[in-house]
Amino acid sequence: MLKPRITATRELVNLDGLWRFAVDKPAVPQPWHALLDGGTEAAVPSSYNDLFVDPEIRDHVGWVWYQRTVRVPRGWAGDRILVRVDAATHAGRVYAGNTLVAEHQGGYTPFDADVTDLVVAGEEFRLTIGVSNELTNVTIPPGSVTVAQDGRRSQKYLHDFYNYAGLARSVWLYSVPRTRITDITVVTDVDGTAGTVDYSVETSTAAEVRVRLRDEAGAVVAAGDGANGRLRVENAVLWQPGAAYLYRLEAELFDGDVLLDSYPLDVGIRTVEVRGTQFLINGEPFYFTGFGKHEDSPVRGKGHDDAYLVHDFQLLRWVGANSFRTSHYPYAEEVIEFADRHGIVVVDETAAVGLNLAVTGGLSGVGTKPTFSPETFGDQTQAAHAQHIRELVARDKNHPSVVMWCLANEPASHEDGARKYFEPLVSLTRSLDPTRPITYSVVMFATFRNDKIADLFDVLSLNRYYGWYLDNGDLASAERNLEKELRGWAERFGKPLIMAEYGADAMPGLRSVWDIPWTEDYQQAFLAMCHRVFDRVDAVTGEHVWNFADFATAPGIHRVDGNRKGVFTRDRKPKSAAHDLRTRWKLARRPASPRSSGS
Ligand code: BDP
Repeated sequence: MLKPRITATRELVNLDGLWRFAVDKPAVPQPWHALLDGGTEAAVPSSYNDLFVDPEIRDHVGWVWYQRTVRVPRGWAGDRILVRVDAATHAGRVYAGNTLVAEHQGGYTPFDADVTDLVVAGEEFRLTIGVSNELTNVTIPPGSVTVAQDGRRSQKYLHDFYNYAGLARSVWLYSVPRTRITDITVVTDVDGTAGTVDYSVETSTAAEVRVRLRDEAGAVVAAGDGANGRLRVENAVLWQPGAAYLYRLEAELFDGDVLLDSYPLDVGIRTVEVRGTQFLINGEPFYFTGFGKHEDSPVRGKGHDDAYLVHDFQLLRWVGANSFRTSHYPYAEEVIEFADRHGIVVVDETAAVGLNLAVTGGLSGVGTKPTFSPETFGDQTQAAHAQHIRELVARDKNHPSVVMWCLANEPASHEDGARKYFEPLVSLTRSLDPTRPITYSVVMFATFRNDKIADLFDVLSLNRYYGWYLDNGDLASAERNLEKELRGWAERFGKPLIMAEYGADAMPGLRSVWDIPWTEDYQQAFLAMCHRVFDRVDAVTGEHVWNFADFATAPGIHRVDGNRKGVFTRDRKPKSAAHDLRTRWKLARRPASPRSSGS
């Protein structure tokens, strides 16, 4: 799926700003038929929840409405005109005037509404977007709505981060030519000192395709004719972690000498491969340092913000992180593009978090119902999950920073039914993208003995909390148990292990000379303990601390104003642990250098 861009043949209008806003009321059944009144306005992009002080808006379950007037540029007559919604969390409906023009399920991937036949170049139209935050057993992520005795509806879900909703990413109006490029796929490889770029250009109607590849100085280094082909770049500069280099593929569509469409795509030439217990980028062993993150900030919730984007990447570099996981949903495409340009490696995760009813049983790991069954998560959930994977791969397949797909966070991979559920999703992902390894984040209830799906994946990403949820306050036992478990996974599967989550909550300023959970000192001692273990187990090929920053959660007795496992506070101040990580990752540089394979 191509991101809307301004080119010689395409134009783009950004629709961010203040939109009229209202929560859905049963008494007003068709709010898109008229101008929303009430005087409430909401910022786009932003989650709507924390913008207002009214708990009826924050805790509303169901549809909300955003509306604004849009003027179509007068030069667009004859083009196709589309509205692109970068994200409507978790379901969206787009109306041009009174007409429904698009519906979409899934809160973190973009979708288009074609409004060509409903609008006129030079004139205005009323654009209304409905957004629903409801999660059910057939949505990704899943959840359920409960109705209290007094009729209040509330949303339950199986993950801790707050269920922010709304138009958290940009909305665009854009034009494309009638005969146009509809998609581009590139796959890169390395051949000695040369790089190769296999390209495939899809078009709306058959027409002549020409492509050129330019280096960063703008010089043409390769060119080709036809919708598919291979470009060869002698002495290619590779895209490397920490040293990004992007070529630009210019695809053009011609009718004789008449240019019909043109679209530029940034291309990083690099390879990714799993060999034994190593993860190789450009043939070199790569050790992941970094975090599981969240899109989360005060007031905006999950709203994309370029200032936080720049600052977060500054902090990643400061602390010596070379990578992050998009826990627990695909992030804004601007984030992935930034990673492409700045050489940060990304593990790209779907929004499938909470496919696990075992968590309802607390630490026992036994839920009241099986997770995978027709009544709980069955064929329809799996179909929604498959659609998510299709949309994620369609959006992110050309990004060099994305080195691996993570299909789910902490599914009940130890339960019967997990294999039947996941096997087709693994095959689907491999057929959509045969080039990238795949992984899933393994919940603590799934051990190397009882897990039912680990052999299907290339890399095993372990979420482990020895010293926090287990062995709390007893780091000596935690150290023994963590090492025993890592060695068990390494010996049974012989695959690379990434510690995808390990972390301890810490309240900034709370200090102790003893191992007292919730202190900054304990968070430091906890991380040091984990690092000693990782350095003893060769199959560990990466460490992603949980979490980059403190983040908002659903209310609950286990949380003090949010999840405090951040190494940075929610407003991005370092806790003491940040300095320790910086010493390990940046100043000492020990794990960042390649290590030998074997378990
Ligand atoms: C893990 C989840 C993560 C939570 C974390 C925690 O994957 O989303 O935030 O636990 O409890 O199980 O801090």
